[in-house]
Amino acid sequence: MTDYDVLIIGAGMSGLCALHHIRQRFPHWRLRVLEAASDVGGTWFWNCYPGARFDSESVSYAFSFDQGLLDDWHWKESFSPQPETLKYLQFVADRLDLRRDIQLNTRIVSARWLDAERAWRFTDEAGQAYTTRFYVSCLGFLSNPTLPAIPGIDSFQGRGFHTSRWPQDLTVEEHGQAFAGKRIGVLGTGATGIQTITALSKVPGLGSLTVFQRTANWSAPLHNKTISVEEMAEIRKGYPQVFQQCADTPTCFMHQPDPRRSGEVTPEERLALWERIYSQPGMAKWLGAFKDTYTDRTANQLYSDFMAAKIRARVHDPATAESLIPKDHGFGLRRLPLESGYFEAYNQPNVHLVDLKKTPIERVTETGIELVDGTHHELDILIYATGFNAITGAFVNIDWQGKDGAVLMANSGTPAADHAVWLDYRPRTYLGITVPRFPNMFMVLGPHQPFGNAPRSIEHAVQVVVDMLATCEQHGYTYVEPTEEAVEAWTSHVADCSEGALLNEIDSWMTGVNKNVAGKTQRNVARYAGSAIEFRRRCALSKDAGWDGLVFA
Ligand code: NA7
Repeated sequence: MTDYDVLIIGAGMSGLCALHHIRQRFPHWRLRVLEAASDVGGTWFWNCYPGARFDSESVSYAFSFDQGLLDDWHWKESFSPQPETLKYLQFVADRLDLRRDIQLNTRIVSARWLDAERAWRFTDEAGQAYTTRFYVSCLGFLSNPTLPAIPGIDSFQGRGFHTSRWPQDLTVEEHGQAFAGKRIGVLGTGATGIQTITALSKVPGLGSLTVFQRTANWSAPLHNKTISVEEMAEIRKGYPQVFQQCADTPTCFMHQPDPRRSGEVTPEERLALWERIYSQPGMAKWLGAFKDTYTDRTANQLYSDFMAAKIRARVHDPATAESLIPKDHGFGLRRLPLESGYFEAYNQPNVHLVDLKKTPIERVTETGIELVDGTHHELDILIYATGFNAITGAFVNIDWQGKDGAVLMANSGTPAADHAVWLDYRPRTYLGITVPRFPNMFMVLGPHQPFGNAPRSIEHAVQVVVDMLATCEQHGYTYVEPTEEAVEAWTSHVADCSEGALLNEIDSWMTGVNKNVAGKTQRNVARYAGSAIEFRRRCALSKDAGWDGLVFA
C-alpha cells in the first residue's frame, strides 16, 4: 500500500490548481503536495526582486473555477505586482483549504518507478521517502535559476545573487536605505532584468547602477494603473467575457492579432495601428500587431523599425540608444518584456550601460567586473538577472529513474545517454502531459504544452490530468503510459507547429537555449508553439477516442 494516491510536487499555481481539482474529483483519495519553499506560490514566492510583476492583465490571470475566489479578490493594479500575486495565491490556498495537504520545506531529490508495486517512490533531501500510485509534476517551467558561466563568479566579495533568490534584507520597500550610495551591477536584460533595472533606478540615494547587457532586448510600455474598489466591482462583472476572450486567442492572452497583413495596408494605416497598440496596455503591442509580423521578415523589419524609433526618442544619448536597440533579432521574436520607464532609466546620470557585445566580460573579481579591455567596474552588489534552465531544466535537480532503468534526461556522450528519454534536453511526450517509460506520471506546464497566459494553460492541463486519472479510477487501472507511436506522432506534431515562425530561429529560453547550461546550446522544440486552441482540440480528440495514445492496465 502506497502512502498516497496522488503526490504533487510544487505548490505554485499549477500545484494549487491540481490539488483542488483532484481533491474535488476524488474526495477519498490520499493526496499530498510537496514544496521546497517555506510557503505556497512557486514563481511568485521566489521571484520577489524589485519591480517583479506579470505582464498579463490581472483579471485574465485569476483562477476561473471558483466564484468565491472571483467575488472576493480585489486586483489592486491592472498588472499585478509580485507581492500582491503572492498574496492572491496564499488567499487561494487558504480559501480552498488546500494547506492541510501541502507539506512545505521539502525538496525532492530522487524519484524511482517501482514496477512491481506500480508506484513511484520519491525521496527528499533529508532522506524521507514518499510512495504514491500517481504523480503530478507541477515543477514550473521557469523555476531553476541559472548563474552565468563566467570565470571568477565565486570570488566576488560584495553581495551577489540571482534575481529569483533576492535576499529578504534587501527589499527595496523595507530596506531602501541599504542601497544608498551603493554601486550596483545587473547582469542580464531579459524580462526580469528590465523590471529589476527600472525599479532599482528609482531607488532614492542609489549610488550607481551599471547594466551589463549581452543581448539588447526589445521592450515596450506596460501602461499599468491602479484599480479602485469601485472599478474592481465593475471589472468583476466581466470575468466570464475575459475568460472567453482568453479561450479564443492562440496564447490565452486578451489580445488578437490584427487580421490584415502588413503589406496590405497603406503606410499611414500601418502607422495608425502601431501607434494605437503601442499606447494600449499589456501585450497588445506584441500580440495585436498585423498577423504576418512574426512570420514575414519584411513585416517584422517594418515593425522593428517603428519600435527602434520609439527607443531613440526616449533615450537621450544616441550611442546608448543604439546599444539598446536589438540588431540581431527582430521585434517580438523573443518573449516581449514590458516596461514602465526602462529606457528613461538610462537618461539618469547614475545609470550606465555596458555593451558586452562590444566589450565582453573577462571575469568577475573580488570587487566587481573586469572587461576584456581591462576596464574594471567596482561594485558593492552584483545581481544576476540571468534567467533559468527553462522547461525541461525544471526537472534536472531530481534524479529520475523510470521503467526498465530509463533516466529522464542525459547529455550525449555521457554514460546515461543510452537510457535517456529526453536526450540532450529534447523532450518526448504525449500531449505534453505524459512521458514514455515514466508510467503514472503527469505534467502540468511541462514541455510540449502551450505556456502563454499561464493560469489559463494550467487550468486546462489540470483538467486533462484529472480526466486521465478518472479513466484509471473508473476502470480500476493501476498503470498508464503513452504508446511509443503516440509519443512519436505528438513530438513530431509539436515540431511541425514551430515551422514558419521567425521566433523559432532565435536563441532564447523559448527555443531551449541557455548558454550557461551544458547541453543547452542548440535550439530544440521544448514548448507547444501551435495555438492553445489547437492544443485543447487535440487533447479533447484524444479523450473522445478513449485516450488512444495511452496504454492502461
Ligand atoms: P531571460 O529572458 O532568459 O534573460 C536572461 C538574461 O541574462 C539575458 O539578457 C541573457 O543574455 C543574460 N545572460 C545570461 N547569461 C549571461 C552571461 N553569461 N553573460 C551576460 N549575460 C547573460 O530570463 P528572465 O529571467 O529575464 O526572463 C525569463 C522569463 O520569465 C521571461 O521571458 C518571462 O516569461 C518571465 P542573452 O540574451 O542570453 O545574451
